[in-house]
Amino acid sequence: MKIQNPIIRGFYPDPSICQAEGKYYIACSSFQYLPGVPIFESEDLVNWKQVANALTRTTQVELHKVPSSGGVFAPTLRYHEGTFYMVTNNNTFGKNFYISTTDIRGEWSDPIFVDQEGIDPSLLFDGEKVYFTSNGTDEAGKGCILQCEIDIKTGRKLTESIPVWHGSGGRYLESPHLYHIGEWYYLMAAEGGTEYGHMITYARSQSPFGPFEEYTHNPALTNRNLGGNESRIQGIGHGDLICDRQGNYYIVCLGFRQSGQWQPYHHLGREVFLAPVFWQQDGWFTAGDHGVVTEWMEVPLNGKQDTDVYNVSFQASEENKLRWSYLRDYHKENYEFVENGLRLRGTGISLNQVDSPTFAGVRQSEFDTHLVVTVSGDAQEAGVTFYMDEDQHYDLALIRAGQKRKVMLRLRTGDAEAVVKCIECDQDCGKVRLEVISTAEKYEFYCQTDRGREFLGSARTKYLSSEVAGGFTGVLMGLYAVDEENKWAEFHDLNWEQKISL
Ligand code: 6LW
Repeated sequence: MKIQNPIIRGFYPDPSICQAEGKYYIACSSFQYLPGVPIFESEDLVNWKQVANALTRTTQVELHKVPSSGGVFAPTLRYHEGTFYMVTNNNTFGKNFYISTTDIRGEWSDPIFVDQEGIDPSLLFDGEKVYFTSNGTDEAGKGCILQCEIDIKTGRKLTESIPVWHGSGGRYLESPHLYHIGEWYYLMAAEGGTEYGHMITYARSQSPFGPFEEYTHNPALTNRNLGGNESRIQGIGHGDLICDRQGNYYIVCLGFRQSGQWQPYHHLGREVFLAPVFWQQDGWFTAGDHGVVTEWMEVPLNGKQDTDVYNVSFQASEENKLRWSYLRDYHKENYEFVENGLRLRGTGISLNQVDSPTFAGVRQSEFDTHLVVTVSGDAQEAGVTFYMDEDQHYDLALIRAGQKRKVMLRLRTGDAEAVVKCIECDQDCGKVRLEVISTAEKYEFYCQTDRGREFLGSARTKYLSSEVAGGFTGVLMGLYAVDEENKWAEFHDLNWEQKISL
């Protein structure tokens, strides 16, 4: 069948995949957001639904005032003898740890730390042994893949951490996964950095600690040589291998959709792509369509890809509940989901701070979207924000100024912040409908007061992109409130339609 990539859309980077009891699971990075490490489930590798978040408590992960794109980096998800393991790195504190559960939808354990440097930790359960693999540096300070054996009950190292591979020569060697397939140990990694030069490379050995022999046709997968006229899918890298029930292999990897052929910007974050793997007679493999990942990919799967797009509302569905994200160690008492609504209690913390403003966000997963929501209440400022980080966000909000109310459009792009327009409401305007229409290039902002629908302005998407903002995240649509006196705002009738284009 032909599938459409990405298979998980919006800011869900660094995918790792495992199989358990006939189902597949993917975990992704979450950085400064809580709940952290979203987990998706699928029966067929094509249709994915979020079913959990692995990190739900501050006793599992310290996120207090972590910088944007700090916090929780690339996880690896594995299943062994009835237990799921999720191993990751809190990059702000330089610590590798894992948590576990027997019920993927339930609570996960507190963390067990492993004393090995580097990021992107991975686990291989191999007979009685458990190998712990991450990136790191060798004695000469050169980037390498580090590996040790651990006791999975305690996290204690049973061997030294040993450099096992130095990659194929690309910068930022990371994302290692060790697999035992047949008589070989395969070590797959990413190189080139998580931007336009990203790629997947690999090597193999007959022993888990090497010596590893490099695949001579590396990279196995990359879109780095495709121009925007050939593919707007760029940054393909950081992947994990999976074998389906028929014995066919695939790589799930990250990539991103740039916003136009001559617009080398992406603001939706890094997303999850699926590519087939082809084994050769000699035990090496190739991947994708001659080493590249395309939007439409032929894969040896049978089924039907659901093209329903996830629309965001306040409806009390399980998926809606799981999709909302909050900044850092957020204050739960300031959030109240009510019937078809959300109440937010403002604090003195604004969206410009590296802190936990009152903010409930959902990832933007398509370029073309249409959002409406009504806002009311007493908070000084309450509205909707398209938020990349504290330095780049577009805010459409209801403002209280004495007895008067205004609707304000404010843009913050790096060092420049401007209120583009303020519309004064009628005296008794208690409830305002906010509306945002987005395309790949721009957001347009409207409001509806007693006087009718009014246009406040537009703003280009590229200023919210990773190329401008830096970092590893993507845009979230957030509902937020600011009020030094801790007054409440109310949001109702949210409907955010997201339409698949590219
Ligand atoms: C992650 C690294 C990477 O740890 O980006 O694309 C880093 N690859 O492997 C942050 O997501």
